[in-house]
Amino acid sequence: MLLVPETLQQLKQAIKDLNDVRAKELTQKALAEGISPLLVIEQGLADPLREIGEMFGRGDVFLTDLVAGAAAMEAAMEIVGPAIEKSGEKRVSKGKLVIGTVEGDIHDIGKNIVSSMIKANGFDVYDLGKDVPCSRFAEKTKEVNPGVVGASALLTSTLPKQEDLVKLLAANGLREKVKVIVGGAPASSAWAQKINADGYAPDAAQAVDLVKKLFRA
Ligand code: B1M
Repeated sequence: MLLVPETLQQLKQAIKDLNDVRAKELTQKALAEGISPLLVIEQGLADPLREIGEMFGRGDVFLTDLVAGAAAMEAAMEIVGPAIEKSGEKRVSKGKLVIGTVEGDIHDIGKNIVSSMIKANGFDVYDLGKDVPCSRFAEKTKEVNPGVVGASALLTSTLPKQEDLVKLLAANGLREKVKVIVGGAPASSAWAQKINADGYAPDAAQAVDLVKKLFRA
């Protein structure tokens, strides 16, 4: 079994305790110890936040706990986000990507991580934020002519917006010019295939691989 560094264990606990101050301190400490920003995010921050989400799903904790857990992760991301972006070497742009969380959905923590990682890997990222109407994705696609458009959705009720986006891009004659990728907890490879997207990634590292692959294609 892989040993999780003690600072990451403490960081996990700080998120579960909904303690944003401690989460920030321990994130700083983990980075100073040389733990990779991605490991800090995935194991130290995202895993415990998902655990809080599971408890919320079972009715074991309240929405206020979900909000406080997200706030603790966001506080820590203020430190680790820039560290990710700094880790990308200075470079010539490898291509453009437009990304956002679909309309009706305000979950943006995962999308922000994906966005930072793709930026750190040498792409120009146009991040439209959260609760983004499909029409806004289409407008930005027309404006900057990206190689890839990425849509994140975390709710089963907003997942269909990813399909709407593929259809809207096609209706505007943009679908031939741009690849579409999807992600977020309720999405899957099967879903991406069903809606005629070009790919799905379950996490930020795989999103980077997917984007690189699509730009080579
Ligand atoms: Co909400 N929430 N939430 N929430 N929330 C979920 C999604 C839920 C599964 C929790 C649960 O009940 N178990 C549930 C959805 C159930 C469903 O639809 N089946 C839920 C619900 C119900 C809700 C509300 C409706 C609650 C309410 O108000 N009653 C409400 C919805 C508001 C809205 O959007 N309209 C709500 C609100 C919130 C908060 C505001 C409190 C907060 C979000 C804060 C924020 O994002 N700024 C929140 C949180 C934190 C969660 C959970 C606990 C964690 C999400 C997260 O940040 N994970 C979540 C439970 C869960 O996901 N298991 C939950 C960490 C993040 C790093 O992972 O987002 O998965 P993730 O991103 C990953 C991958 O998915 C992937 O890479 C990322 C990095 O590895 N990825 C992509 C993501 N996007 C990608 C795009 C790509 C490629 C990969 O290409 C484009």
